[in-house]
Amino acid sequence: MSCIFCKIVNGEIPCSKVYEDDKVLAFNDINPVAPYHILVIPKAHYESIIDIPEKDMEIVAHIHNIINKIASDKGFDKAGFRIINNCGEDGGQEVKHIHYHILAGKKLPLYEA
Ligand code: D5M
Repeated sequence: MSCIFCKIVNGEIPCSKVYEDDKVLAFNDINPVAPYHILVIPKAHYESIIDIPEKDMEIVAHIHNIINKIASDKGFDKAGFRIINNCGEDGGQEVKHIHYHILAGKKLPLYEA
């Protein structure tokens, strides 16, 4: 099993943990681009949003609930934040285990399309 995020889930690779439950893990991005840069992942391996079957889609709602909780706990819920999910080659996805970036803590620049 070569997936780096599965290795983080299994404890083979350390992370700076922000939140964990039985289905989800959140940790600080190793290359932060904002004062808060947190990744939220399902513990189960899915390559991207395209690979999550309809029957498992509740994990996405759960992830969004956890993002809200993290935003409140860290105190950037009122100021605002950005959620990014890069999907596939054209989307710029480097790690092939679905993850949601949370960026917060500063006024973020508009992104390019
Ligand atoms: O983003 C993949 C992100 O994953 C990128 O911002 C770096 C981050 N990353 C990679 N390895 C680690 C480890 N070991 N800990 C924390 N963060 C990590 P993508 O959307 O795939 O381009």
